Amino acid sequence: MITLYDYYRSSAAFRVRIALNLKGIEYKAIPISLIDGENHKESYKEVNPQQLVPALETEDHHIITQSLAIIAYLEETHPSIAIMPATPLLRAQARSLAMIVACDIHPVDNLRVLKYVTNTLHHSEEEKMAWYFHWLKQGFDAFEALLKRNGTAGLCCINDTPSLADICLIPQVYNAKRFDFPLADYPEISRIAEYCLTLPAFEKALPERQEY
Ligand SMILES: N[C@@H](CCC(=O)N[C@@H](CS)C(=O)NCC(=O)O)C(=O)O
Repeated sequence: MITLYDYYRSSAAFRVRIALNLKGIEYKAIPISLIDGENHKESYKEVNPQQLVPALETEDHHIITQSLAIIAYLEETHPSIAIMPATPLLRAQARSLAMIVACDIHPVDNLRVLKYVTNTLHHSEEEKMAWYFHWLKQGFDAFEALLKRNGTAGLCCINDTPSLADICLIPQVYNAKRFDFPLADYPEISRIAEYCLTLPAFEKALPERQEY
């Protein structure tokens, strides 16, 4: 069986949980507590030298790191329920949206970066949150604008079927809400997030639904 090195609050792991659920793939979760620093233990460094979650161990015991690489692997090995749209243009648009979150928002708003801002650079909690909100706003402004310009959104970012774009967006929206980031300026993002969470694959992947 596939094993997911997981942490309930990790938004990158949340992406992989959604993808596994959408494809109906059974998996075993091994929790790695980021709060207790389990990701820095020698045993986990052997799993992921980056000391980040998620990591996925395949059925034949290969380990894949990086959520987007894991999701691409799942898409190639379990293609029957596709999470990439049908045409090259729509696939490119799904990736553009997904990468706003995965490459441009998340890396600068990640736990280790926020810890560095406060613990090493000695900025206050307030300054840390200003940093978090600044990068999130830049990303969500562009995400919302692209959704409007592309005109592809239906119930989801691309038509009515969940794709990589929704898989990356919904955990980031969850995180934004957790930190009380105001979402009033993002009606499309909010509408899509609300719809996706009515789908069992997304709902089952929520942090509060993880039972380890
Ligand atoms: N680009 C990586 C990011 C992984 C990542 O940053 N994971 C976070 C949780 S969302 C983590 O493990 N953080 C640990 C830390 O910051 O110390 C991916 O997409 O898998």
